[in-house]
Amino acid sequence: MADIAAIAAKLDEAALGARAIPQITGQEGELSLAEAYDIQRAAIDHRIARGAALVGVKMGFTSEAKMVQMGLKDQIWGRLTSDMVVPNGGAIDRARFIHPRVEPEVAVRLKAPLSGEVTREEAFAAVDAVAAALEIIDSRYLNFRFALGDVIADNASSSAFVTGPWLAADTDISDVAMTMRVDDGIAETGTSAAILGDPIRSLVAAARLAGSAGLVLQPGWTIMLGGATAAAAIGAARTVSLDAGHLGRVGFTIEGGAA
Ligand code: 0L1
Ligand code: MG
Repeated sequence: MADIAAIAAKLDEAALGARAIPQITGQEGELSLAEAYDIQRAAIDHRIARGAALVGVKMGFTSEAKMVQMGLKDQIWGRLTSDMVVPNGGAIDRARFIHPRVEPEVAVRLKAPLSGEVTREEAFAAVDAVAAALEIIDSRYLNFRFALGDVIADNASSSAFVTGPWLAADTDISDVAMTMRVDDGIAETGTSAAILGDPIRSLVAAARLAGSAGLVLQPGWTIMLGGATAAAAIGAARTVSLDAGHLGRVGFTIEGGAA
């Protein structure tokens, strides 16, 4: 039986101090899915106790390629907190991160609660606005090495996120071409259709998976629906931008050096 509180405290400290730790599984036995999500919640509770608020959820492993790579049949999810929000065009401090990577995504903002088994239509009806987005993932484990239980416990690697201009809920998000640049080079190109074939499916999955942990997606929350391409390492880069066609542009700059 995993020591939920001790592992959560270790992960919280690693995130806070931007210091990588060895993966939990193997070292302290295996983690069941239930234990891993309990650790995630307990680690996020530390942040909430420091004053952060829950502002949404992120979906992970939403591409066929990543699911096959991890031998998974379902997506994973993590919690978004107010201290993870980066304004569009804003700066992040490189010292806050261990080995950050960035992914081009689509996000939705909700106007109604959503939970449990919902249809596509019910999911659509709860959407207030849609946006192109960038997620910064930064595994708290050494060398980004983890098993499934580790990454779930580590809030699905989520570290920060940026949303572009919010657009009307009926804006088409099903197959949007995306070009992500890191500094002057094109790092990744892809389409939002890579997110479970259609990103709205990821919102249906978010309601189901968060609901099974007793969490109702709330009006005003941002749901990051998943990566449209592989993640790109930020390294010593200074700028990241995403051109998402009719969804517009989103980006951020990076200040300072690694911790
Ligand atoms: O957002 C994602 O799909 C990433 C999930 C966590 C796995 C990773 O760190 O690559
Ligand atoms: Mg992601």
